[in-house]
Amino acid sequence: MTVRNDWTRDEIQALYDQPFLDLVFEAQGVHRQHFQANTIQVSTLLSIKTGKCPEDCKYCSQSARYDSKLEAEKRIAVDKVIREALSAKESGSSRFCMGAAWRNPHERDMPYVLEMVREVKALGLETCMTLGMLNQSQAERLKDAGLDYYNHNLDTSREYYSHIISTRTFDDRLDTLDHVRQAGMKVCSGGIVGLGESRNDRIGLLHELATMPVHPESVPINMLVPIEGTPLADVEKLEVTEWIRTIAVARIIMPHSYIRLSAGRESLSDSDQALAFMAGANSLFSGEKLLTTPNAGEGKDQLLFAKLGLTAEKPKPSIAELTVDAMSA
Ligand code: SAM
Ligand code: DTB
Ligand code: SF4
Repeated sequence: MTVRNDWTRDEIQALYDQPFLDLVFEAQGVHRQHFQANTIQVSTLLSIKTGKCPEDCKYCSQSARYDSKLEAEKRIAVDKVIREALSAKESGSSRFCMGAAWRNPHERDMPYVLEMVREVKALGLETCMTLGMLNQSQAERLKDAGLDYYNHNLDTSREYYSHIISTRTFDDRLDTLDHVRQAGMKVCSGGIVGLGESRNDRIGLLHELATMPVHPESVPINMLVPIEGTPLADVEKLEVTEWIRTIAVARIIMPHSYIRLSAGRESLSDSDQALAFMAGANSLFSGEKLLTTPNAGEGKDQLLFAKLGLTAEKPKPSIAELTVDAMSA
């Protein structure tokens, strides 16, 4: 099957509107044509600068505008990041994602993040960062330092965007994604469901992603983790089946992309997660914490993988390990 970038909203809606089991069955069929069955890519997240963000994203614990009781932390030291990355690798993660609560990185932050990318990359991990908006030169320097992925979510439809965030526009998001692509990095971009949006907004989000000239290589589908003190703390919970439908539709229309069962997994039973994998999710975050909220810990995930017969995609050997191998050959 060739990759299509000309999906219409009506086609996406028709996929969504199918009976649930037909949709999940179709998604699993597409999944098996493009990926190895029963194999999940595992990433670990680390917050490298927490809280006091000037943006006003209504879902976020890190916005300085809301009283979420989060304790802010300054930039953490690079050697601490390296220790966390090593331990993530030892636990079976193949990608290490570093996130900062910035509107955009300042020039004074660039040497710090570039050094971090170089050192994490040398451990043999894939590198990913999410630092807010980037200009072209910042994207190029990150790429040159060895950054594989940049995460920058569209989060919701163009129409609903201003209901959720007023300090930047949907087009600002697209501009950064463009800079990331131009620089030659892989794109990680998806969204959040459960923000009080309609199915039509979820269709709009997926339509925007699936009509990009090149689909994002990684598509996180987060479910809102309600945060006390934020404007979305009491929003009505979305049905899990609607989250799973969103995963299934994403799998069908972006068949080569990793679809990530992202924030919100803590609230899912093992059988809900199994359904999400059936719907084509093949990536997740492991570890006790996402950026600021709890996540299924490593032990819990090991049990889940064993129960379902899943395997984690293998991390690559580090430069040091390759050097030892070459010397002993
Ligand atoms: N500041 C950067 C940005 O906004 O791109 C990077 C960090 S931000 C926390 C990364 C993504 O996490 C957001 O785009 C959103 O999709 C997701 N996220 C943040 N808070 C969330 C929450 N409470 N529930 C679910 N997803 C959330
Ligand atoms: C993404 O789409 N989800 C991750 C990652 N990209 C950076 C973040 C989820 C954050 C959940 C809320 C928190 O822990 O603060
Ligand atoms: Fe800041 Fe990102 Fe949170 Fe928005 S989602 S408030 S930009 S950390």
